[in-house]
Amino acid sequence: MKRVRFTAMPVFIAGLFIFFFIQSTLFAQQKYSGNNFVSLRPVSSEQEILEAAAHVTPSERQLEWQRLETTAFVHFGLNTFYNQEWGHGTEDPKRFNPTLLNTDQWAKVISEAGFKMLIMTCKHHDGLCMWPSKFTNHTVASSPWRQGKGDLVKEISESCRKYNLKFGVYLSPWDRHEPSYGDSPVYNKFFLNQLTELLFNYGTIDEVWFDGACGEGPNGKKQVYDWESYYSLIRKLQPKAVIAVMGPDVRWVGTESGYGRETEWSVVPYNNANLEKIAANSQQAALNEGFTPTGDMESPDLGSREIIKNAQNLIWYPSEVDVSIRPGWFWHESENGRVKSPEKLMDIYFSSVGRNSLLLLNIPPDSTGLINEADISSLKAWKNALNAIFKDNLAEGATPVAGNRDMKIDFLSDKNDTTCWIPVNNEPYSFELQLKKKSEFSVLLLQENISMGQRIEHFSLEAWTGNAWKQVVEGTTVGYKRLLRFPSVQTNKVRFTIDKSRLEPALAEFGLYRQRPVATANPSSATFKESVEVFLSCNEEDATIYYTTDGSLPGSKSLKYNQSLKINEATEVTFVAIRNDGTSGFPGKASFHKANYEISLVNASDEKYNSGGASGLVDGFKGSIDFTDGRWSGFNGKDLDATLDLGSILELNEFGINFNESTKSWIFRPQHIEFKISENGTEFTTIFTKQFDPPERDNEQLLHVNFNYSCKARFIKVIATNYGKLPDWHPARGEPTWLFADEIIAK
Ligand code: FUL
Repeated sequence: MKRVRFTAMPVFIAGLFIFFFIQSTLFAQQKYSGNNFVSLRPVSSEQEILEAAAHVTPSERQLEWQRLETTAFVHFGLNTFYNQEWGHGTEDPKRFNPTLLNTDQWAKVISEAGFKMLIMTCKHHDGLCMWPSKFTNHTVASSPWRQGKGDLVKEISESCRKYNLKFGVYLSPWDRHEPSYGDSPVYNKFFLNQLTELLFNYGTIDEVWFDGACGEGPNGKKQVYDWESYYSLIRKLQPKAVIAVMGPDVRWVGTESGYGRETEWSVVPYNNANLEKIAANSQQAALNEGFTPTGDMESPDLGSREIIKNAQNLIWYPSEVDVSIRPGWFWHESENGRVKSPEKLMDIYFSSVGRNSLLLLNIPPDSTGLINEADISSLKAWKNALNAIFKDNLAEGATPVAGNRDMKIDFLSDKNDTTCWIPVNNEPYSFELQLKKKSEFSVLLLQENISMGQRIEHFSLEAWTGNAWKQVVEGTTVGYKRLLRFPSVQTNKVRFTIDKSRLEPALAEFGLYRQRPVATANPSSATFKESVEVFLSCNEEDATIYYTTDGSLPGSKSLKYNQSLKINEATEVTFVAIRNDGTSGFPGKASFHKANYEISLVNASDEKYNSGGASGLVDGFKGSIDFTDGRWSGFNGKDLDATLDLGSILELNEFGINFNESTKSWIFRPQHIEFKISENGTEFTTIFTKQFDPPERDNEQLLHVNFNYSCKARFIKVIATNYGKLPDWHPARGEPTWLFADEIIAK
């Protein structure tokens, strides 16, 4: 499924992956030595390949980067002032004027939220440099900000040092302003000059983020980037910096949703046609200089046994999950109410850091030059919740009682990812722990000592119930860190087993933690005809559920949940679980809609935008301007073709339908709509048609179509034809458009 997204489709930065083909004996030479690149002889057996894979390790800079766990992106530039996501290169720098800009505020907010690095968009696709580059006039020096004397890269790099944050730079290779773009050698020189300024003048740079996005299209400018010289310049001037994601050190996870793969391998196949260069260089140099980013990062499996068995070479190439705290990468006033909730951020954390990836969360300052309060409060609540969860490791102080009794158990809770338990002498890859006391937990934390490689392929955790073992959770890869959540378990004894590993595992950390109490509604949404019974439950015994039905936030003074709720009209239930010690979970919401019709669709709406099924189109709830509000039915490249059956012939006189238009997110108005009616379901009469004019660029609005027509009918057919392809002015021209419809009205 193609996602609606605010900016570049992933395809633009999907091009990252390559395959080296080289016949050499390097593997034999470096067996067991540990390296982030290994070349496999073509004759290597599957077993040898596995062993080799288990010995591929991160480079020093990769290891240091991985340990940061969470880093922050800051998208700020002309787009912030033009209220757009992709500039055209023609924007006037005079519009760049953040009157309250204070980079200390950015760094403070970001470091207090636990991030360890800040990556600044020094130049986005529009080409405006946030520093006074000597190689173009298209810089902050041409803006009124600080009377043209400002240097934002200097200010933010100094703030980062003040707040103990590492500093990274984003420099867009795609430049829509620079006239030399497309004249490859000339632009490459220009780009290297800009890169040199950034790498030379602002102290230590810890990450260089090269974006693969390019919306030039088939008839646009064709620039051949000289990646090799970019990389070698970085290695020369900032040898500690990792190069992401169009680079050799860090790979893009393949989505901008915030969710990494459950099975995430940091060791993946690597190929390159540049045989001579590799042969002439050491393996390290091969990575520095022979790397050409191309390939598929979106594949669900990048490193399983199946995949690596055909590999010629393997590299350590860990994944980074980039996602914005808002729908867009840049700040837009209209999105102040759409900042991701602390709960969503938590989910993202568990699905990125907790899945062997690093989280790169974008926090875009507003046009005054400050991070907005809405973002700050979400970050704070998320950070507090994280601290609360990971405060006490309930496995600390446990004693091994079976399996590996002599294991160095303290290693597993010493928060040191290099001290580890490695089973020796054919010991089982399993241990049983007597906890200090009976404990309740709902999170498992695992870490491998990745400086020895990534090895674990499958594991499980069991709890002793008093007379038997009961499986609590199982998983596949661990890597740097794996976090799993499960319904709360109470026990004093656990058993952990690694039943599949590429080589003996090197387990560095083992933790058991307690989530904040989580309340859930069952069903969590429904469209009903007469009434629906709703059950609220909590994953913990010593917590109480409170709820409201008026949209207000529930607390311990709200209605207490004792028995199921019988709902017979459209209702939104908001609920929260509060532990007896006062610890509160995140509030949850469940919506129940009354449906008056039967409805069928010729083309099913997209899985992600289906408002709970076809009946969402007639559920009484209207979609808002926020197309992600769960109420819209989205059709990617397809038409809406709906038939309503009212059950009997009724007198009708009012009809209507609403559309969401968010062109930046590829959501367009239909070309044409048509309403038809019928008494028998076979012969239809057209009662209304409407042709739409093409939309203006950057539209974000609701389109309402209402008309009166007095008739008798049982069946109503509504057809809205999809706009078709994104027009030429759109950054992703030619891609299929989305049609978002909600609430068909017939009364
Ligand atoms: C994409 C860009 O096109 C977006 O604007 C944003 O910078 C994101 C991080 O990468 O490819």
